[in-house]
Amino acid sequence: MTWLTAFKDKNIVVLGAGLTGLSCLRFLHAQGLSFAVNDSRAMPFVDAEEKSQYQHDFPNTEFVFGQWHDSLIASADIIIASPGIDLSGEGITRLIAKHCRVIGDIELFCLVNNSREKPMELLAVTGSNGKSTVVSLLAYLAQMLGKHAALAGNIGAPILELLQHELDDSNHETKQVDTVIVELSSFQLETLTSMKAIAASVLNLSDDHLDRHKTLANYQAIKQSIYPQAAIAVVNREDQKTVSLDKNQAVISFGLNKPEAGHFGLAVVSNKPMLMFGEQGLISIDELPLAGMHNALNYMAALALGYSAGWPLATMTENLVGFTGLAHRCQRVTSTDGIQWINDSKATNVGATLAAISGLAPTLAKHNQLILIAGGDGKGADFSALKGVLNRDVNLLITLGKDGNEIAGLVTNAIQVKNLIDAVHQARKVAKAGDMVLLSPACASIDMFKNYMVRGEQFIAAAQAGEDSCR
Ligand code: UMA
Ligand code: ADP
Repeated sequence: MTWLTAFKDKNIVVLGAGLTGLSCLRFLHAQGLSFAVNDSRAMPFVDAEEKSQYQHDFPNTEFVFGQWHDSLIASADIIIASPGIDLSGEGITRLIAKHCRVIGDIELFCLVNNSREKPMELLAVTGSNGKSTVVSLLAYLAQMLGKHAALAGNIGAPILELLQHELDDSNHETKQVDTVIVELSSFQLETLTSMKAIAASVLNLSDDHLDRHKTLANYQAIKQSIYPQAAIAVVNREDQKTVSLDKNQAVISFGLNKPEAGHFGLAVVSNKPMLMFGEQGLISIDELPLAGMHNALNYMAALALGYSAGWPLATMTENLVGFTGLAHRCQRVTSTDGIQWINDSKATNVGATLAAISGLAPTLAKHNQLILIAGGDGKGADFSALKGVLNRDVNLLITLGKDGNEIAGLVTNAIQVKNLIDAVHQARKVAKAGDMVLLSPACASIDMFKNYMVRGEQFIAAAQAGEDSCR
């Protein structure tokens, strides 16, 4: 039975009309399937024009906006839920019929892909931090190797669009994608069971999204569900939380210690710390553009995933230097005042901020200060893991946002401010040439900004505005 047979003549309800939901509508419609759409926001579209465009593109489709529609949900045989919808938290679970199948867009993609004569190969990445960096690096390496690879998933590219592009390109004008590098969030993993990846990795695990997943153990179990859906587990051997529970699964590990044969690690060769594959020195980490030990781990994870797919290690290694990283991740801001302004707005959890401080503090001369701007919406995280580095490495802590107060409580001398402009202003009062001002909030931005990009842009603009405009 192909996937389509299982979907024909079924009551399909798409929950959520954001990026994911809309990609589902386009795909289902192209397959000739009918469905209803329910979104609890009154106006999920940008404007009325976009809304009427969708109503025009998907005629005879029931759109229900503004609330969850109990009977619509209860009548569903198949629900395709967007990742941002917390089915239990929203009280939807109790409405769902016993026979109803609840899936996400990635699961739908996998059902379709598995039934193809030649399925696209998948490399899957999850973890609390580094996902976007690793998948983007992998995509860059794939491009350098001349592969027809595509990035999809939580990175911001709904995976069903890949199938849609094929349908739209019926003349086969573009080369078919053969490898999909997929970034998976814990939300997406909750509705995924049919993936057959070549290799998958839980890069690391620290408190995140606990407002939805409640406990770290539950969050870890969701992340770990990626491994049974992959032939090879790529794990951080120094972090048990990332290790596959299946003792029989093929494993390639990475870590900051010396590796055994067939695994990735670090070792000092001729006084230089090098990325290693077993006994083989690959490249000195001083030559790599992304600094910090967390990025050394990211490089190794990407190499291990590529290696799992049979990509040549020597060519991958040669090309590592060409990838210069993503914006808002420990990104240096150009300025003329001699202060090192670092935008790490994407640090939306404690683990990322720990990595930023631990990676950047050792790069400062003894007499230079590290000023940290942190705070926002902590998503239920426990901030106490930051206490050690805040007291050891940070000379001045400036906090803001919903949970800024809690972070400020970890040290004795924090300054609390109302907004990011004030935070930059306070930092500038104290910072001298050579000092570092790091925005690494350990929190989501949603309490004060549209998203982390807007927060990062505001920090850059304020940092670049110069002393005069801040007075
Ligand atoms: N909605 C409701 N009720 C709710 C929650 C949401 O009706 O209680 C509706 C919203 O009104 C909206 C739609 O659902 O119309 C939004 O769905 P969504 O929140 O799942 O967002 P999408 O636009 O579909 O984007 C999602 C991911 N968003 C989330 O997981 C929150 C995007 O990750 C991802 O890039 C995209 O699918 C493509 O795969 C973003 C993210 O913040 C970047 N991810 C989190 C993270 O990285 O930490 C997990
Ligand atoms: P994700 O997609 O998982 O959110 P990103 O690559 O976007 O990951 O990076 C998010 C934040 O995490 C940034 O602040 C970045 O500096 C930090 N980071 C990147 N890689 C790691 C890692 N391996 N461990 C801890 N923090 C990391």
